[in-house]
Amino acid sequence: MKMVFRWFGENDDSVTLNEIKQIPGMTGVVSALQDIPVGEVWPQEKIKELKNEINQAGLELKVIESVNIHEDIKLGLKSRDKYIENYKKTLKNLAAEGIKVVCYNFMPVFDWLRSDLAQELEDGSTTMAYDESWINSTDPVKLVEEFDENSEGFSLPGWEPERLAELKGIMEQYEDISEKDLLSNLKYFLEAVMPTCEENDIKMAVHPDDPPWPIYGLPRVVTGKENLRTILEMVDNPYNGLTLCSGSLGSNPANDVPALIREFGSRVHFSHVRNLNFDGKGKFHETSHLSTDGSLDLFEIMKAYYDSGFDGYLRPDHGRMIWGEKARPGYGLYDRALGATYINGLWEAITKMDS
Ligand code: DNO
Repeated sequence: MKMVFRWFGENDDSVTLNEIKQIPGMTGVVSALQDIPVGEVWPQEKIKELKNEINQAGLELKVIESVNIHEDIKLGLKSRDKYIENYKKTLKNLAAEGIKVVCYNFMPVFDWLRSDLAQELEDGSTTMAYDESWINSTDPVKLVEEFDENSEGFSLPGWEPERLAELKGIMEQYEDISEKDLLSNLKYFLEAVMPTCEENDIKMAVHPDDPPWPIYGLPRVVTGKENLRTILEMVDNPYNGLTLCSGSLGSNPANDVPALIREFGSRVHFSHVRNLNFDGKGKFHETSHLSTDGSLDLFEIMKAYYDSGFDGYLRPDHGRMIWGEKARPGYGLYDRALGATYINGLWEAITKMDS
């Protein structure tokens, strides 16, 4: 396991590379060129600059989160081929700078979704929460506006305010797209990029839908065991793999996260580890990583990774806001650093118990 930390770049993150470097056991960061519009080619020179900046801080850049997929690819429009060609060029440029894994998602229109970015917990910390009934009774445009207002001045990936104008139109385009269509559009995309991945030794790692069920009538297909199996089997190539996110998949209690890790282990190229508490049907809030704070058992999750021989990249995922920190929701320094240390502790104990 190689422990990494998400970093949004010096202009868009309150956390610095030096701070990240001081977290025990941290080997690198996962990052992205935030300014390149979806669908355009990432220039190698810019990737190199980002990598050099990270390397100068004594950290590696081996994983990109995310190279987003243009909506035309998800919709299966004719224009998708142009965007797929661009994606392939980006993959080549990334591989030339030593990138090994690309995280992406295939969620129509929205990326991850929460109903509250700062729900107060008993100890005075704040966390992100989800309540399906609130989501269903809230207009998506209003929701994006609220997200923008409450995000401490950071633009949340997938929630850029400039998308607001197009939101309704894009949602309408999905009216005729079934889950089957979406899966087949994913297959088309993956089949097209696999040769580039093989030639350049760079792996694709699809991130689960968050939450892992359809929202606003939009189809979602990276949701649980059956779909994950279908996605891996329909393009049965080791370069087609997963970002296994415990918090996304785990927000549906039907998903047994350790069992998923055990089943798909060799195809998990990147791992997101976080915890959450089930508050009822379609309702949950994120917690500290500690098993006793949430509904997921982090020991069982790390044990499943260990037993599967996992040697990929893993990062602590969303943290609460603690100790008065003001940061991008979910992505402050303190609680994620605690999470990394806890995960490292579990890993050391599991490893030593086995020797
Ligand atoms: C949320 C993140 C997601 C993830 C993308 C992957 O905090 O886990 O935004 O990066 O879905 O493309």
